[in-house]
Amino acid sequence: MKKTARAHTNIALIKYWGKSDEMLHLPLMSSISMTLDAFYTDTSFERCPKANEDIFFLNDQRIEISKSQRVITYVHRLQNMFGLKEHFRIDSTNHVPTSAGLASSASAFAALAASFAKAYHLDCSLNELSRLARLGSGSASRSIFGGFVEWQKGHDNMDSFAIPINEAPKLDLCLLAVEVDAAPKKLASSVGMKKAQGSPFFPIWLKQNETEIAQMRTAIAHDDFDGIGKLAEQNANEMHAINLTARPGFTYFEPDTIKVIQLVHQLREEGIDCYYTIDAGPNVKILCQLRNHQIIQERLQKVLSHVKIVFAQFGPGITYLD
Ligand code: 2P0
Repeated sequence: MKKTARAHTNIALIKYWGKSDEMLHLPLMSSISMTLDAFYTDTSFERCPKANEDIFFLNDQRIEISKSQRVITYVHRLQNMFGLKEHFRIDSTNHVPTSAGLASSASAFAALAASFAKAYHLDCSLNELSRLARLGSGSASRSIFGGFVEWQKGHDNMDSFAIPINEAPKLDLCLLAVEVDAAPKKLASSVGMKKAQGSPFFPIWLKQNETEIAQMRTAIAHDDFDGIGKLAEQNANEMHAINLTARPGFTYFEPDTIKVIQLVHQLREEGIDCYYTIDAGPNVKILCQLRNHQIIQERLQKVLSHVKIVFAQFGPGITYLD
C-alpha cells in the first residue's frame, strides 16, 4: 500500500509572481521553467486505515503536527476531493543540497501528489496530476514534467496546469546554482508576490506576460541559448524591479547577489555567454553552456570565495520508485 514517487525541482525562466486565487494557487500569469536533474524529492505515501493519526517524516525525522500542517492539510484536501478518508504516513526525503539555495516546495508537492495518486490507484493524467500538485504549491505544477515546461495560467481550478514543451531538449544549457546566503528566505514567496501587486509597474509586468511566454516558446523551439538566456534574465529583472517598486518596496537581493550579477555582465563583455535568473531569495542561478561552466565557476570563486556552487542540467518528470 506504499507508493513512492520522485519529482525534480524546477527553475522558472518566465516567472510566476502573482495569484488570482490564493487558496487554489491560480496564477495571474503563465510561466515557463526548466526541470533540474540535481535537485529532487522522494516521497512515499502509505495508506494506514488502522492508524489513529497522520504521520509525516521528513529526511528521516518525525515532524510534529504543528509543523506539518501545510502537508497534512494538503493531503486532507486531496482526500476530500476524491471522497477518501483514512489516516496515512508520508516519508519524504529532499535531495536538494542545502548549498543550492533552491526551494524544495516544487519537488515536494509534485512528489506528494504523485505518490498519493498512485497509492489510491487514481486514474490521473499527467495534466490532472499537475493540477493536484498546484494545490500544494504553484511551482509544483511544473515539476510533473521534465525538460522545458509551461504552466498555462488558465481561468479556474480545472484548466490551470502545466504542459511539457520539450521533455528531452538537445540544447546545450546548464545551470550553476550560486548560494550567496544559506539562511531561510526572509519573506515567503506567497507574501512577496502579494506585496509586489502594490507596484505601479505590476499591471505592465502582467500585460507583457503573454508576449514573453510566446518569445520564450520560440527561443526554445529554435534551441536558441542566447534568446532563452536574455529573456530569462529580463524576466527576472522585471520581477525584482516590481518588488523594489512595491509600496512599500522590498528586495530579496543582498550585496553578494549584485556581485554575481556584475560578474555575469563582465563575463559577457569578455565573450563568455551566460545569463542569470533569481527567485524569491538572494541566490543566483547562472545559465551557461557546458564548455563555459568551469571557467565561470572559477571566476565566481575568485570574486566570492565563500559561495557554494551546484551544477545542474535538464531533469526528468515524475518517476515512480515502487
Ligand atoms: C516561480 N517562484 O515561478 C516563482 C518565481 C519564486 C519566484 O513559484 O505560494 O512556492 O506555494 O504557490 O510556488 C515560488 O512560489 O508559491 C515560486 P506558492 P511557490 O518559480
